[in-house]
Amino acid sequence: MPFTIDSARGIFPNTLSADAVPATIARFNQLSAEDQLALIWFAYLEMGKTITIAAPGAANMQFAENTMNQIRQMNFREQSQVMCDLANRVDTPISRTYGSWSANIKLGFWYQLGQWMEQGIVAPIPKGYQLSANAAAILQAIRNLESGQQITVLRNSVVDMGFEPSKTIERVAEPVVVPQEISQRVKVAIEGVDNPTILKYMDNLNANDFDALIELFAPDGALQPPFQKPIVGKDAVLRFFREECQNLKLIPERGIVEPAEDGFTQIKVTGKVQTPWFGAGVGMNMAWRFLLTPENKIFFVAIDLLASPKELLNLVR
Ligand code: ECH
Ligand code: GLY
Ligand code: GLY
Ligand code: GLY
Repeated sequence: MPFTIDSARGIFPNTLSADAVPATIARFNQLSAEDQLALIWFAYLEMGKTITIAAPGAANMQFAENTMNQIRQMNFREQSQVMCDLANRVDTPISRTYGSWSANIKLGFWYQLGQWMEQGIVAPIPKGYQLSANAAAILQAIRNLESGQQITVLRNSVVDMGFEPSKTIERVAEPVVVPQEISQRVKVAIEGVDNPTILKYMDNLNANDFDALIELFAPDGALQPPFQKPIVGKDAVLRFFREECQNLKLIPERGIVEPAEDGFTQIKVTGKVQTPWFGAGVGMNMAWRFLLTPENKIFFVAIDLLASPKELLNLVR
């Protein structure tokens, strides 16, 4: 075997990913829980002026409902404590429940809390709350990011909250939607790429057809989401698709295909991705770095959030 997952991660090393995102999260994690919550509140309010977030689907919210109702019954002091415990990742029953949820359920939970904070049902950020100097500087750094990077910072900070015990417990995710009807599907076209595995990858993911999508992978194949470690093996990758990848819109634009060692092929594609939370309102600038086996199966694919729109044109090796 010429390639390992680890060596595959280094293909197209000139790809500039948005390092500002993990750098901002690292600074954010140094703040007190109060500052973290207030900072997100201010960032969320400001972003809401230019981009619209879609309400979470009912299928999404049913899993958070018990916890939401529990919080609704509490007084402001108790509600603030729950939110601080989530931010501090304290081991409490609610933090554990939260830790078992998929990213979309976590986001739906905070979406609802945010509405309740506005309506005075849940403890608001105190009027005139003064961010610490560090928090104010991080908020300014977030303002300076492009919108795709801003929503990634928000998403990742929410995903990191709560408590996950070291031994894995049962995970809770929204139900899998049925794949889009074949007749409704629109096929992508990618300038410079006609490899059928790549085209089918994009088309099957866009159609939520995860059973067809996973067949494009080699048995020991891996997928590396933005700012994460690779997810290895077909079972784990399929679970990830079903739990975290519904209703995405991939809009690949161009790419490059090159032979690699021992009959493998490396392919880089750039383009936009939309999340169902923001639709066409936010186009994230993305790259896919594929390594295909001689049988044209996906041995590895990394998905990167790019540093800038200029990177969309960077297809050099
Ligand atoms: C309030 C104050 C108190 C604290 C908190 C609050 C609420 C915050 C809220 C935040 C909501 C944020 C949201 C963010 C959504 C971001 C979504 C993103 C999605 C990116 C997806 C990508 C997919 C890429 C992939 C591709 C593949 O080919 C393979 C699969 C995969 C204000 C109350 C917390 C409510 C909704 C960034 C890039 C292309 C890897 C998935
Ligand atoms: N080139 C970015 C990464 O390795 O994730
Ligand atoms: N409203 C976006 C979602 O539920 O995924
Ligand atoms: N940001 C990568 C994902 O949606 O999992």
